[in-house]
Amino acid sequence: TLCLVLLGTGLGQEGRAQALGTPPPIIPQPVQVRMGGAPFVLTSRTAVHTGPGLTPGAATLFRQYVRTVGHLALSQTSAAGEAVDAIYLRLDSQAVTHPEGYRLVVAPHRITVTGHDEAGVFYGLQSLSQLLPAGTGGALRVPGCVVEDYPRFGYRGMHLDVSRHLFPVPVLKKWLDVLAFYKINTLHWHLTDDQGWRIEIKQYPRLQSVAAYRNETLIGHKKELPHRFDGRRYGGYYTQAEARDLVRYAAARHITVIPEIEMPGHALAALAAYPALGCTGGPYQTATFWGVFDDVFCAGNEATFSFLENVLDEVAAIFPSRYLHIGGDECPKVRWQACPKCQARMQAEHLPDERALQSYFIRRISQHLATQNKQIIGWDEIMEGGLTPGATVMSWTGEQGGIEAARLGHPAIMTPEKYVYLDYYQSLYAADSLAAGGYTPLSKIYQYEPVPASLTAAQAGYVRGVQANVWTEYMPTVRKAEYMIFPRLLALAEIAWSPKAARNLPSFLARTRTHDRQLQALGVASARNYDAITD
Ligand code: TNX
Repeated sequence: TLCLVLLGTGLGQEGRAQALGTPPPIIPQPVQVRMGGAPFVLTSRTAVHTGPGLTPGAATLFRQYVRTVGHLALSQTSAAGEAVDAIYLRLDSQAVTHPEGYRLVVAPHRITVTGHDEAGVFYGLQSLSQLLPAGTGGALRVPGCVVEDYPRFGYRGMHLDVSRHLFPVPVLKKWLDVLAFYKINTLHWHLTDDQGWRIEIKQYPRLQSVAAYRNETLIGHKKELPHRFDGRRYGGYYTQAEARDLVRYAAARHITVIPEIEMPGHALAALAAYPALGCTGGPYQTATFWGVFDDVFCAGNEATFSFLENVLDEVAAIFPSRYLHIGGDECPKVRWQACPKCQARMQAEHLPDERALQSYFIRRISQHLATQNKQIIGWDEIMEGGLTPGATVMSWTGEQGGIEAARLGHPAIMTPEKYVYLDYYQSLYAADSLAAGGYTPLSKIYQYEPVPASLTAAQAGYVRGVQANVWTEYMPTVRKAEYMIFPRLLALAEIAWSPKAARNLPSFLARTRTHDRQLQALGVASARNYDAITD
């Protein structure tokens, strides 16, 4: 049975408890927390022991966290007699049965983190980190407790669009730190779109010199941001070395980076660089405003497939993830309808319509990636015209794509825009900063249930998890992106990790409030007025 006890005292006393330096509760809410016993106090003589079978990474990152956020350097040495108190990290897949699960025991002179696997130990240390008062400069007192914990879903994601706006690598690393702090284990990195190609591909230098840049203008779009109206060149890209470095940084924090290369739609930037890959031959230019564009990769042209296969080969070599995201959303069919080569392909392959041609397109790419042991994820439109064998469906237009995928025995990741889009407004204030539209306040994200009620238990097993999507049309700066992402990402973290039965909105909102200081200590500028902006 689940015994769910909120950390800390009653809500009425919370303000006073905070003032006394009581640490804030854990987000996402653990499966089970039992409070009791005297606290453990971290001092410069506290050592961290890494047990057999574990790499030193988790302990190193914990030390770093304590140094930067708690202003304390923990003892480097584990020599007998030197350390007064110690934190023991242990691997025990028998004692802790769930993958990524852990048990955290805080006793007066000893803290033990037992993980089912390395990820479990890492997550135990994240919970321990959250139990420390952040940035107060006070005593690092951890209340006596026993925490037993493991995730509800194996896929807990945040998507980040770096095409519409770019963010520096150090900022991406800071965000990865925060993702890990809240036990999110996947960064879906949206690297290409109409407005810019952001990953270096060595075989195609014009992706760097042409597709990576756009001229900022207002043409045809009312909602463009004023300071971007100046026609200047905007853009850039991540080198393969930078991407590899980010992948390593993420892996050390048990985060998988899944790259997305968009096809057949949202491809204008690539077409601007290589116009022969479009049905009309161009010329094209990298999009200068937001939306959906008719010019897409030509499905009748063999050169399109060799280009994309070469690109994906380079991408697959950078990202060790089993999954590559191939996009598949919002692909208008008007060019294919008017293209003799596309029509000829449809005849030759006995494809009844352009939707079937799209399905053919995705299947070919999927088959190519299968030769490198990679599986594809696609937005739910990849179901149009027939779902490619082995494909995972990312359900964004609603829940229906995910429901159908699960019924067909395909893995599904739930990202319905009405519930988990972080580019939507979080407030109803007319004066709030410009957003894509919609309304997904903190409470709405928190109340989203990733497993649709219409699925049988067996079908529900195909729902691999849930993800919040960060489309950055209206996030031109780091400050704005952080305002949109935090604290709403904390709601996603909790629905992705915590047991369904633990869902409790007032408790979550109270705990989130106590995480302001944590976010601040992690260097994140979150929206702070969410008490007022949450309905
Ligand atoms: C739809 S969600 C898109 C993106 C936009 C987003 C804006 C999806 C797969 N495609 O290209 O950025 O809407 O909310």
